[in-house]
Amino acid sequence: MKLIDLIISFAAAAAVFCTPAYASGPAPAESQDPYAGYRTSWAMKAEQAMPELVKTVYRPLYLVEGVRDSSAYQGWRMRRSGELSDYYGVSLKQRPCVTVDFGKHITGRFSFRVRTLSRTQDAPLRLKFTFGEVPAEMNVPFDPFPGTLSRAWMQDEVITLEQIDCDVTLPRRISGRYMRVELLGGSPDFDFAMDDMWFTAESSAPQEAVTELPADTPEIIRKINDVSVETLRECMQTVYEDGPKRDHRLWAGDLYLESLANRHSFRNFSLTKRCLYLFASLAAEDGTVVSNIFEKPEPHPQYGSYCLTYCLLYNSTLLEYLKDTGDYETAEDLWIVARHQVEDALTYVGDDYVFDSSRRPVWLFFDWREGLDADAPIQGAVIFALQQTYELAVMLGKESEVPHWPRIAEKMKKAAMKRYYDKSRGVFVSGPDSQVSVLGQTWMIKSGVVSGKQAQKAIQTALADDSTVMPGTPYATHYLVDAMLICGMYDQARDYLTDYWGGMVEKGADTFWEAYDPRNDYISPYNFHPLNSYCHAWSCTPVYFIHTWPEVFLK
Ligand code: RAM
Repeated sequence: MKLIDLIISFAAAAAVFCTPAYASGPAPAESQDPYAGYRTSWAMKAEQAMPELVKTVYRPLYLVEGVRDSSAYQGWRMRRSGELSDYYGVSLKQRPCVTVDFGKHITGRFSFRVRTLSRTQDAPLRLKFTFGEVPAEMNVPFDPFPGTLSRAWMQDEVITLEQIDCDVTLPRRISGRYMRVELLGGSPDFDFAMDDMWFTAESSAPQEAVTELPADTPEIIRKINDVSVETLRECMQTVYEDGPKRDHRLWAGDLYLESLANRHSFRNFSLTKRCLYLFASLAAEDGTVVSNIFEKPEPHPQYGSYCLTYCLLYNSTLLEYLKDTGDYETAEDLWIVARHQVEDALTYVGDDYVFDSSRRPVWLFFDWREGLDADAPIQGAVIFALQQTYELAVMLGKESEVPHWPRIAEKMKKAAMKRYYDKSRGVFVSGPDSQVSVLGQTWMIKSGVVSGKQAQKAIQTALADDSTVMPGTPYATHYLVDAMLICGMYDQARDYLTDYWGGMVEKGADTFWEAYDPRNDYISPYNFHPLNSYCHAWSCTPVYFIHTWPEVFLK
């Protein structure tokens, strides 16, 4: 390194640590939008990468009814109760309510046709359709609604038909496997029957995924792989959505995991590129990436949704995208954004090289598990981001812009050991109560704070203790399996993946769920399990693990 670089490096490092601590409120906006000159072109590039949706028509397979069963997932299962031929053409007054099973999870537009059986339509018809991803959602009453998110996420739709004998498509996009139709209002003076019902499924994933597995792949691994791929397919719309039932939007943390799974399945890298440009074009004026974006009517961010952990994962997504595609043009375009995310994160780091979340309000999302302390996980996550973004800088020949980062990462690693490592137990603790959590270990391992036997011991110690805060979602579990693989716990990683995601398969999942705790089928971040998403992006990563580590999962 030249002397001048050294001077710049020390000056830059000093600048980082001289940033004052803010009592509260967001980071002061820079006097000028750092991306002002780029946003329009980034938005255009996102638009140019808009994918075509592949459309496929599905019809229901048969009639079903809900059966209470305490041994079934969430206490309900579906039993086949009849054929469509028992329903089509039969007066709706005689069969005012049926439930059908489409046999698979579908995301798309639902259409139907009701026809006149006798006499003349002399009044509107009113029908109610209810869609669900899992049996309990079809059988647990929605009202009075206990959920903490909008009641309108529930997929029950009432429609009044002024005219029948024509095709009708519900305005709302639907996601689910089951559907109930109820007659709410007819007329004594004419008769009518359901004539046809169909879903036009939509996804930007190509029909065929590239996920060949050898013939002797264990059956459960094959199933887990297939369910992962279906989960991703359903979430791949005109962006990578988090959940096609709920929240219908692009989240940066979900994007990272979806893009990894995409590498080993659909290889639709242009969708990843679109999402990276969308996030860049819609970044906050202080330069931070927003945590989530809506597409309609025009792409726009959820304002005030700053989530630092997701900002940092934007950088990892960009790095992985570059490795997958060799698209240096995009990576160079977006380097300024990546660099800014790290610079922002470093404003929380004190002279002691410890991340201090009391500097100003910040959302540090790692999991929906209640009570999780984020101190140790965020220390690891920032170190990881520093390393990943430096790797990106090296690939782009930009390391002279950030020569001080490796040194900061090393100092932060030492600080992590000093502050969070309990030597006597061989485990990381976090927060004022010295909480032991699985995520406290995984992020320290992912960032290389500990490795090898020391890392294994940390995970084993955490998992052996009943009071440990366990992951509550497949999102957090992803990072556990990831950490196990990084530190060489191959058998445990295989067993964990097989038990956890295989547990969902055994409980009937045809797509993977947003929240899953093998010990509590009713877990819900929103106080109402039917409101959970049962086809959730961040749960689709087994396909990534299986194909990245064939020697572990395919033996
Ligand atoms: C929920 C969604 C989404 C996730 C955020 C943090 O709203 O499940 O996938 O990224 O939380």
